[in-house]
Amino acid sequence: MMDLFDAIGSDPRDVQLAPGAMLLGGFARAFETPLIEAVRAIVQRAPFRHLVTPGGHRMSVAMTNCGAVGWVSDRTGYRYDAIDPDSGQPWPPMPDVFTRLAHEAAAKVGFADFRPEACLINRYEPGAKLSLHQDKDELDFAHPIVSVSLGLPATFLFGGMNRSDKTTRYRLTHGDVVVWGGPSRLAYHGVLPLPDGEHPLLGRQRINLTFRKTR
Ligand code: MD6
Ligand code: FE
Repeated sequence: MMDLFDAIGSDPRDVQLAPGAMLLGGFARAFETPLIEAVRAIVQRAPFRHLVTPGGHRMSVAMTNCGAVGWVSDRTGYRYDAIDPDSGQPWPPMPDVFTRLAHEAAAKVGFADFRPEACLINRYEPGAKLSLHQDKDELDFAHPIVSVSLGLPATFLFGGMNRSDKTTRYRLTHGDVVVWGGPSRLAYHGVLPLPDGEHPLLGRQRINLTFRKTR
């Protein structure tokens, strides 16, 4: 694995979204095979499910987690929990390739020593979307979030500190990584409804991994 990471330079599609927020074009592409294999193994133990928001809405994005804690939502609120509520068991451990990729991507954007303990895995099927939101269920916003896109391309919306701020659209394709911290850590963001398509490795879906330090 070391040689692959060493071979990663910058990509012509690298772009800064805002101070502290950077899109690394294709950064995860070299690891697509082990990443997809690891997702498949996790999903066997902790299948994708459609969570319900505290307001009672079923999310169109299906979710699962790996790592010491996982993000869950139900009628009582959002939280990080060490136990998968569906199985009553701990979440599957974070695979080394996940930890390594998140660490290296964060370092490249200037966040040294990022050691994620949670990875939220989102599955978008055609039509699934994620409304504008802030990621604010973590205790310490000094740590960035690292987000990896696999499969079908999506349109990512990136706004400001208020929901009503103007948003900019970015196309996220297979292997793209977004690192997101510092002054952008609490920026509003979302994903437009996923257009239908067929990805050669993943078929009719987009998988997004978001790595966080939660405590
Ligand atoms: C997604 N991502 O790309 C959803 N959050 O499917 C997120 O909600 C997200 O990409 C925080 C930081 C980066 C992200
Ligand atoms: Fe988010």
